[in-house]
Amino acid sequence: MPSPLTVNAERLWQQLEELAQITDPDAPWTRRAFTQRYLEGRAWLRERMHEAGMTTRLDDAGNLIGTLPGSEPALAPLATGSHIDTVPSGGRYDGVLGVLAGLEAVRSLQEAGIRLRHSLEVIDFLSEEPSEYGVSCIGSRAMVGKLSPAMLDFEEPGGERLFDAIRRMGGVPEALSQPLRQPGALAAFIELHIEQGRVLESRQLPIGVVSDIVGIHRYDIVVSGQADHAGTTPMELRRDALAEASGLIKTVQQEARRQAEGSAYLVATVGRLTVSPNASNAIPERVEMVLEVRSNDAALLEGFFPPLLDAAQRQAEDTGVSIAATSLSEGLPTQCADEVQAQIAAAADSLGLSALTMPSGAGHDAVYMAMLAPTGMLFVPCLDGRSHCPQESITRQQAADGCHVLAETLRRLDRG
Ligand code: HGY
Ligand code: MN
Ligand code: MN
Repeated sequence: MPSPLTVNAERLWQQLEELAQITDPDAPWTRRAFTQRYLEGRAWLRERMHEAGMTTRLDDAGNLIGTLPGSEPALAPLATGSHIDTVPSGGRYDGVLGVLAGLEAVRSLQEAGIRLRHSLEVIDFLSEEPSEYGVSCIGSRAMVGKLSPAMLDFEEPGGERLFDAIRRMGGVPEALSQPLRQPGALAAFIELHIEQGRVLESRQLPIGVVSDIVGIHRYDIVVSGQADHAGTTPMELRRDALAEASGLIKTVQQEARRQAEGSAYLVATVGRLTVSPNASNAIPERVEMVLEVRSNDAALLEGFFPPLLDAAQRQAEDTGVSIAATSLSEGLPTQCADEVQAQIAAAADSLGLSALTMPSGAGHDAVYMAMLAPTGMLFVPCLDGRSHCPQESITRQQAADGCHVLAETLRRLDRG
């Protein structure tokens, strides 16, 4: 077996720093999909791909795909990648590390004079984070034909449809009624990502080999009551939408805690909520909120919310408040391919890096790529396991370790 590929850790770190500067200045680190800032980040990334000797294209879903040709063009390409969009005031490494480490692997292969048999794609998927349109993993979902017409009709608060936003990003939304790629179109897909949890750091391990990725169900919930004067309306006559909404949120939390004590992994969160009229002296008339439930057990995932909604609707009716819920998205739990897991573990071992096989509580584009090709993920630790916040942090060494294992795994997958 040839000696492991070396990567330029300093260059990778510089690029992480450079891309991080492309952020909304008043809310670092923010590069929301579909915004001008995001387009700036993409233009920067496209330049870096060209510098690395790659050709680039936007597919009809708005995914940016860099390609390094292989010596046997008849082979289906290998692919790696992740996303450069962020949550609001999110992290500098969530998604970005996977894209830039893929780019560094390409550069290192070129500089080592190594020509892979397979072409190698580095993909920046459009809008992995839950977007203002209410759905996440937009580019990877669309690539495999899982972005439904209903989702394409979702609107952001300003009224733009997702359909039109994808066009604005350079995609061709009309083409998304079909999968852009069929199973077998890629030889394998592998994504490097920060763990976004505390397991690796607490065990002082440098590499995680992901065994499976949680499924995520997201619901849009509207609670409707009646606006009234907060001073003159007696308690028993109120139709208080926020009071009923908060009761449902508390019940969700308590039930998730109860179920999480079981053997399967389950979490549930209401992280996004708007109230109107949102005045301190007016009884809340309307609450809109998004609930997400995650589990590695499909039956638990399916069965979690409906009974809670039922009970909350009955209780709310007693006070003249109605609760309606619509499904925004339903992602299934996903197994990572054994053969890709094995190659990641072998690559880490060849580099003298100990690795832990572990599940992912975060969702990733890899969930959709697993519908196309044997798919795997590898994690590196992040400080205190924190993510989706400005405190998200990794060390140069962690970035280098992840990139090294990614590059070595790609070489091993290439040899087959
Ligand atoms: O929400 C997630 O799991 C991912 O970080 N977007
Ligand atoms: Mn994220
Ligand atoms: Mn991510």
